[in-house]
Amino acid sequence: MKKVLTLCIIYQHPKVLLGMKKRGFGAGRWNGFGGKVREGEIIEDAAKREFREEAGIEVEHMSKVGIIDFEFKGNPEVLQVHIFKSDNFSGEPTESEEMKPKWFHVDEIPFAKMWPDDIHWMPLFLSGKKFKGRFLFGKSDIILKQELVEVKKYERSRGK
Ligand code: 8WZ
Repeated sequence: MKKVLTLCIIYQHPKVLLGMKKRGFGAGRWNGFGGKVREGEIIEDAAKREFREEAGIEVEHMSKVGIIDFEFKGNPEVLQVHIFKSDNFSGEPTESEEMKPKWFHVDEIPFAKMWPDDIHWMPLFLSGKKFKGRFLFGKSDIILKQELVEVKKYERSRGK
């Protein structure tokens, strides 16, 4: 079983735009904007839709920078998260039911209140690298296993 999710972070050096997830999966953590890709939807369109819905901003250009497969021990489902970066948007980031947006300086990213994988790939993200990886989480989202490698290209995948 595989579920495809998007995760998008605006990076205007030296600041990144994150959102506090207010409800649902990942509530209480700072994260990029994103969510489930709908059936028949192109992944990049889903990413733009989520920006619009969760932060009230329109993003035109974004680039895919990472793909990470997440598994939770004892659960066969794989969450495949496609991570995008953008440096341009229009509109003003606005709080929604889902997310409270906030700019963070790259030296003050709140890793203690983020998903525990983020501290591993964020340095690659911030240095302009592309990457792919796998994380296995145990109880309380502890990382049991991880693989993370820089890539030059992504294999063609269904949906994009
Ligand atoms: C993550 C994550 C298991 C997992 C899921 C997500 C997620 C939910 C929606 C979009 O992504 O995001 C980050 N940064 N780590 C781990």
